[in-house]
Amino acid sequence: MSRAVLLLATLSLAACTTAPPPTTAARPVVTGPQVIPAPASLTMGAGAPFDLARTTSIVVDGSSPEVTAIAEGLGALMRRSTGFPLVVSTADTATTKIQLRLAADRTSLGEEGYELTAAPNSVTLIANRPAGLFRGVQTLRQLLPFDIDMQMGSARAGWTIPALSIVDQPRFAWRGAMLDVARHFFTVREVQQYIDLLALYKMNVLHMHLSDDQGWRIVINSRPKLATMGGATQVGGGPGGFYTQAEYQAIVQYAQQRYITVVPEIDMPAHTNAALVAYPEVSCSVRPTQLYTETDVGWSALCVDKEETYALAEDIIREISAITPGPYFHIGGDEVQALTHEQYVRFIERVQKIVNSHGKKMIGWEEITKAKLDPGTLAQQWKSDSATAALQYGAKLIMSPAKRIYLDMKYTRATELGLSWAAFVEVRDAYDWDPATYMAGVNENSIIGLEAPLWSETVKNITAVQYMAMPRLPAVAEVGWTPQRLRDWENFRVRLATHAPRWNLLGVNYYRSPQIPW
Ligand code: TNX
Repeated sequence: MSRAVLLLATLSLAACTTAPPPTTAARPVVTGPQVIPAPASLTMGAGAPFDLARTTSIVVDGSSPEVTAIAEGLGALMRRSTGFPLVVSTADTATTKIQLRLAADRTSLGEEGYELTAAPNSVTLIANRPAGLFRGVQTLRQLLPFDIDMQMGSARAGWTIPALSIVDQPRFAWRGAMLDVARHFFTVREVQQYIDLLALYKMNVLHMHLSDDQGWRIVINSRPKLATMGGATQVGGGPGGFYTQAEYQAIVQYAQQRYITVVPEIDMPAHTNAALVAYPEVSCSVRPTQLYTETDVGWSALCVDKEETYALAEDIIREISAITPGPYFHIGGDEVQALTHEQYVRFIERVQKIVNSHGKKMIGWEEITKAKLDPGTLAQQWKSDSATAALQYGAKLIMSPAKRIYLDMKYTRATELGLSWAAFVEVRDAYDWDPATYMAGVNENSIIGLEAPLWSETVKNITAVQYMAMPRLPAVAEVGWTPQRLRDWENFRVRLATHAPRWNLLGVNYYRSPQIPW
């Protein structure tokens, strides 16, 4: 199709799309707490609500600096909006208190579970591990009136939490989001703002897609040209950018303070044009490589029969592993068109060894299942059922079905941003599915969890990132956290609507989906 015909086709499609009819139905009501993701168990109490007051203190036992830091984080959030002093104290003398406590005997709560009890004079938050306390704090935050998230003082008179008792823990260990900082570059602060959203919805993995044909985004000290030459542009020809190792570590640390693991991805052996520009010796071609600012995929490749390629991979994997506390390194491995099956398999198996030699477990997109995988390796399902081949090696799956949770897919035909090669993904599509029954041959135990990728070919700034992520991200968070038997679309969409005022206060852009009773 010529450009002109394409344009016409697009225009006439746009003309045919009609706005949804105005709804006259009464706004549905969900009474009780509007927490997302919905807790595994919640019982309303009969007594009076807890009333956060000027005299409330946040009580910790002082034995764990980590717990004190979580308490201080909660204090800082609530002081800003309430104007109350809300001191963190080891003295249990105030008339009303919020108590944060680790309980060594509550092993059943696991790494991220917590118990929260709200009574007239106290809120008690108990967990087995600090991460559980942090997740519980997010519940507490959502139980309070939404203007607890106000960046300035609020005039509200009453800050109450209904009497209730929650025992909660996640369904899946891995609840992730991927941000593509290669096609368009995002600053440290912008990535941290994205991390704030993940934290609010109890997600625990940020996968950073740090390299692609259009840009290399992290300094490798032993290979400086990767960033300086390979990072010089982005899709559409903008200035691009890269993180110094200190900046990357600032992202990692910010995530860590929110109990979020950063997974770095360096995409190989395809999606490597930016690296080939910087180090032509890892290319099979004798012609010099040019920077690339368009959006085709699959055409570039490292020369996998050259030793120089493995020396480069070693330098990259060693340096990034050394500044990444999390146990995983993602090697990409997707969409390889320029190599034979044998070349691809040989490359993946050799890189898997390099990753392991630096103390990390390998992750790759589902194509890596063509190779022999270690049991600790993870394969990330995205388009087909080829990922299931990982199971024969005892390797688990991360579920990222593009038709359901690719956050770069348009919501509808009318969405200006985004792509549509997999599907249009409305909020309900992102919510109304079960990872354990999505694919034949896959069950709950084959899956470590799920992850929502946000590719950035069309997503040029953080406001656009937010528009594509919100409100699908909270939907994905609930798919990953809440037991399947408690998930219900009608209930979710009503709860979701109540979160919009919070996003407004946080300055977060979002798509006003007609599926949600805003
Ligand atoms: C496919 S998903 C890709 C990316 C693109 C994305 C756009 C995957 C492993 N590869 O290179 O950015 O589609 O939706």
